[in-house]
Amino acid sequence: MAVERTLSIIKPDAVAKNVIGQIYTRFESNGLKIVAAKMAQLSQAEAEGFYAVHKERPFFKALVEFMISGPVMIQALEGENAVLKNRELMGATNPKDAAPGTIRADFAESIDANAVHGSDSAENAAIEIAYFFGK
Ligand code: RTP
Ligand code: MG
Repeated sequence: MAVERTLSIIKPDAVAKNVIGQIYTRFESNGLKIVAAKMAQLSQAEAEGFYAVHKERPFFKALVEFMISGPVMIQALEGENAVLKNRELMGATNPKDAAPGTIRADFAESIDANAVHGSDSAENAAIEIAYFFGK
């Protein structure tokens, strides 16, 4: 199994809830190493650029508004099968559907305020890591 990297964002709701450390512990205790990290207040342009694939979707405006509503914690995670591993730890997009013990089941309120982002493929992970951390 190849070591890969993925991009994770702890969204404004989870930062406001003061659970960055609890989420980091889940990454670390499941074999994901934090290899880059920064806290940021995203601008509207940064959030729109990051979620550009969703710009025709009905939820795009609300998603951008939410992502700029407060600081986020952005990290690159490294480990075996990191993209899928992180998605498993996150749980389903809608916390109502997220399996017990996942980050979204335990910390998210709604499909909009759903605690974390994680890249959905190795290809997108490379693009998203470069978007926030450069090469
Ligand atoms: P993310 O990109 O944030 O990791 O989440 P995801 O892959 O599980 O979900 P995605 O389909 O990429 O959607 C991105 C974010 O948009 C919000 N969303 N709202 N109201 C809705 O139907 C709806 N669908 C998606 C969610 O906050 C989701 O995380
Ligand atoms: Mg996604």
